[in-house]
Amino acid sequence: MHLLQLFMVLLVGTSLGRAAVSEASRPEVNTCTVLACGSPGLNGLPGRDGRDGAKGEKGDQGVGPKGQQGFPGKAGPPGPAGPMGVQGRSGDKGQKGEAGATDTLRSQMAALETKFQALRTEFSNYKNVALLQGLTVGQKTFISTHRHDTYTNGKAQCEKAGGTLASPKNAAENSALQEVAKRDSKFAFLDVNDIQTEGRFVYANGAPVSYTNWKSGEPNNYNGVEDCVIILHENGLWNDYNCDTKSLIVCEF
Ligand code: MAN
Ligand code: CA
Repeated sequence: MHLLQLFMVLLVGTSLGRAAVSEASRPEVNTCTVLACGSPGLNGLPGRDGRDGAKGEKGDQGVGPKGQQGFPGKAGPPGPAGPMGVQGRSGDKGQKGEAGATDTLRSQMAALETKFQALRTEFSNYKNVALLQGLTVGQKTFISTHRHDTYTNGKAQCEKAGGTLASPKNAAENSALQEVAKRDSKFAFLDVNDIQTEGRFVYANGAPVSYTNWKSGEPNNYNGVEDCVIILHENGLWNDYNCDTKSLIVCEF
């Protein structure tokens, strides 16, 4: 025991001694008087060590330096497949695709067909109006221009319209043409001439005439200048005539 500890022990022992004295100094216990008591004795020897004290409270956690992070472990085996998920809602409807080339052509064809039918109807009506102005015999229709002109001009007018000057090929057609000419009370040029060779009558296309209805005494090439032919409206007979003498222009279609 160190000296300081020894001192402390002595000090505590003195206090206890005094406490014991104080305890014993109660009136009924302290019977000692100043006169009866002798001088105090010497201090006794120190007592034995006391028992160990109660266990102390747990101390605060220490703060040591943090160690380095360890290496990652090996990958574990794959887990079992999870349950099938629920079906998602269907997506929005996509935009309409572009029309294919075939569809486009089919559509254009349909549009053209509609247009064609409309034009055909319009043409049919227009043709009927035209036919009412003329006279149809078989597949042929004679239509008068109601104008008088030279053979050359009349021929050009009929061809420009897609026809030719009147050229009856049989009695029925000749009779029909006569009727048309009669309406205008005028003799009309035919699509016949002998311009190329005198006395050899041909159609404008050069083919020799296959039908004629000459008046008696005709053709006479009067004054040597008659290379064209007219039909007489009064009887339907033919007469060779001057190509530059204006006559009724009747076309056939
Ligand atoms: C008479 C006849 C015809 C002739 C005409 C010409 O009618 O001689 O042959 O074509 O005159 O105007
Ligand atoms: Ca003549």
